[in-house]
Amino acid sequence: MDFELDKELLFLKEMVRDLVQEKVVPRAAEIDRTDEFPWDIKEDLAEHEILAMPFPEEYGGTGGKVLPMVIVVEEIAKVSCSVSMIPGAQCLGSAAIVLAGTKEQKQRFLPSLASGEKLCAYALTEPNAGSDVGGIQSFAVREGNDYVLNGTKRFISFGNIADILTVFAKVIDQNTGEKKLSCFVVEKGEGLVVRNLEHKMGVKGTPTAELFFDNMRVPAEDLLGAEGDGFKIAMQVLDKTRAEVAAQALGLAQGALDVAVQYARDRVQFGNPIGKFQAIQFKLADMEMKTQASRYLTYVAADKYDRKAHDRGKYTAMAKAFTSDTAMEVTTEAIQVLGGYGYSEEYPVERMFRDAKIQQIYEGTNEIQRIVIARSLLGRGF
Ligand code: COS
Repeated sequence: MDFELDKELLFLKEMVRDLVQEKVVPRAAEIDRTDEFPWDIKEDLAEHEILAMPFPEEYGGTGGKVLPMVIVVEEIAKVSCSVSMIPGAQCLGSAAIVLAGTKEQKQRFLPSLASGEKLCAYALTEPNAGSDVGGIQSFAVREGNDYVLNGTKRFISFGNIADILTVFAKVIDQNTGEKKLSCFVVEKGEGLVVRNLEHKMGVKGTPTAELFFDNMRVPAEDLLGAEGDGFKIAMQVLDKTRAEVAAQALGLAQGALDVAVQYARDRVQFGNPIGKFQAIQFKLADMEMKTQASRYLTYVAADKYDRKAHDRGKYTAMAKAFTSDTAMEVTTEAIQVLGGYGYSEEYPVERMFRDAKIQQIYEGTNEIQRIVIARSLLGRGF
């Protein structure tokens, strides 16, 4: 398909570019340095309805399509991957409600997320269950009209600042002992303890929390789908949101390439701008080829998702893996083009390099993406 963006998407891209220039460019390095969540920028994103993008119009959103979201996330990530994670996390945290919630559940939870009044987070990962979702140990037991939830979640982006979480835990049947992985909407409150915040290599200013559920009572009406639907809901969420991780990585690659090109024009060595040397030209050409290929794959994956194509999960996995591998390569090469300056905080490429690494890890490591892709070729049983 042709990826000349239509007028509406181009308008959106320009609106975001202007917003980013005004609000994010002056803050990007500082957010990295202070490692503080930029509440003011979160307000700007809400005001410009960027936080409303993951939601259908009937719940206060702007439509919930993935392709426009990808365009926006890419544009922000060119300057600050950390800021691009604000709409990213809002989408990831709420996706289970959007995909599996009843009308009543959506009505209760989505409007305050769409307005940006509340933030949400996706609580899947545990200390002993990362790639292996089936290994989740958090559990819930039905008591009257509630479930009582216990367990520990780790590496939860925005877990400490989220008002609403989608939490995965195994419901234990008191009679049979059977365990069914299930998904709950959990509102911050008694029984939820933030135990620890990670000190990370990159994406500074995006808090990553360890959460402890200590006999937390969750109303039975806040179960999403049926008991036992948790695994499928988790996978369906990731099929969607991996397109946004691809967009973050794409923004990082493009941002680093832009800096490298400018530097190659300006930096003079041996009496010439270094862009005159083929050693530099070949690097820039490879960076451009890989970034453009990533862009097409990411847009195709997002469009397939929006059209509900049967192979959308494979495409979002391919986009996520390919684009994050590209971001790692391109940011590494950008540092090489800039030499000593690239390694210095004076230029943003060292930050982009640190921010790129997590793209190969979260929302499923790139090894997991390759399993998803290979299984789509080989069929079930592999
Ligand atoms: N959509 C809907 N259903 C899916 C699905 C998808 N994308 N992928 C798998 N399923 C279903 C399967 O059809 C199967 O259903 P039945 O039990 O009814 O047959 C069930 O889920 C189990 O699937 P499978 O056997 O493939 O599960 P595995 O344990 O082998 O796990 C992987 C598959 C590894 C792909 C999965 O665990 C995964 O994606 N892990 C990574 C998790 C992750 O990304 N973590 C990062 C943290 S989130 S920020």
